[in-house]
Amino acid sequence: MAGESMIPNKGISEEELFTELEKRLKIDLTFDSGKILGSMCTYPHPLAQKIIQKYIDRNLGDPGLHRGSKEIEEEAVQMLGELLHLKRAYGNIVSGGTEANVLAVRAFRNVSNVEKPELILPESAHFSFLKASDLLKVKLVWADLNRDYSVNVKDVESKITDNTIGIVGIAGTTGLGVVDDIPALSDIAVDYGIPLHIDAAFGGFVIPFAKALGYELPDFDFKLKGVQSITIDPHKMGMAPIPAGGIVFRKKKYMDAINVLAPYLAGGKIFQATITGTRLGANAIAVWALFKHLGFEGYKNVVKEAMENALWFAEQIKRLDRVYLIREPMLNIVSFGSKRLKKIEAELKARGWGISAHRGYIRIVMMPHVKREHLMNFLKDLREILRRV
Ligand code: 0PR
Repeated sequence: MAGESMIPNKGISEEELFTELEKRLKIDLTFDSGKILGSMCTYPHPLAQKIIQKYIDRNLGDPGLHRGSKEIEEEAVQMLGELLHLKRAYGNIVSGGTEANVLAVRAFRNVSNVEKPELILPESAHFSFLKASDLLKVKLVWADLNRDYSVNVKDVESKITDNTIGIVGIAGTTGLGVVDDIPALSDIAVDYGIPLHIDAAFGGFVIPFAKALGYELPDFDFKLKGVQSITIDPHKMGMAPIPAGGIVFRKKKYMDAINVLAPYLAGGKIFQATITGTRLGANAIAVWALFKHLGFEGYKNVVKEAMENALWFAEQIKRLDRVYLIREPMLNIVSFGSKRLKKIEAELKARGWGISAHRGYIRIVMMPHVKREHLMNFLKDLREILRRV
């Protein structure tokens, strides 16, 4: 009501509160509804939920107070490194892929001695690099894509100048799940002495397991000499609760280049490389716990189902008229287009489907909560809609 204060003078009971919240939040789509097909998030693993509840007070912004949590974060980063073929990893569990990408660009800029820094990145790069560019005053130089939507490596090479502070390759593009030819990008990076950053925010928790399952995918990680940093997000296919991103550097010098001295904290003097100061320790603990609990095999099984769903769904799309596959899936993302995309999208949304449509296609992400039956329900609706558009 107009004029009425939103903050009650006398607080309401928990019961009343939850009644109201349940009512208000009914309009949210939930992962267990089977309707969210366009998100890169998922319902966090039950173990992670327990961890969050138990260790919700831990703050990695003041690690002197929470030394155990800091050790666990460091081990979580080591495990990310191990997954990415790096023996000694430097980095942090951060707030997501955006912060991880910003930190990588910041590190590359700070280690360079360039006055007008430029970053070369694929046209398919995530919009987080726009934020990095704006914050850090680094000019983005966009590289063309090939017909298969991977970055054109020749075009990348042709755009290198004395101002280039780094190159970005993507292992699992946001729209199509494409893995760039990272071995070729790495060769260029080594030849020109320019650091290569890999945005594996999505693919980092997919590719190592998909490779172990026998899927043929290019190398994308620290096995390749030119790769100096990798974004890999536990809160996407790692099933950790949001916010949990990962940034991993090959060398200490990159961390040194972004560390800021925090001299007065309750737990003592430390360096912080992250953008956030106060930050959730529980999420880093959850990342650690999930690695230990699920093991390589556990994650492999999750990826197995996701990849099988992707290949199956792509075949179903190919059988339909009026829609077409944008490209064969490389990872567990399938995108399809249509001349009548706007109408199809509106009709799907009206039927409650949580899908994402951009750049002329609808993207379906086979996250762990996406089951075959949900896809079948979706296809049933899609077929009906296609008959009418
Ligand atoms: N890099 C890549 C390749 C990404 O796909 C994303 C996010 C990021 C970086 C940034 O990560 P954060 O969002 O963690 O900062 N990709 C998803 C997207 O834009 C994010 C997302 C997640 C979107 C859940 C919708 C959603 O429901 O599609």
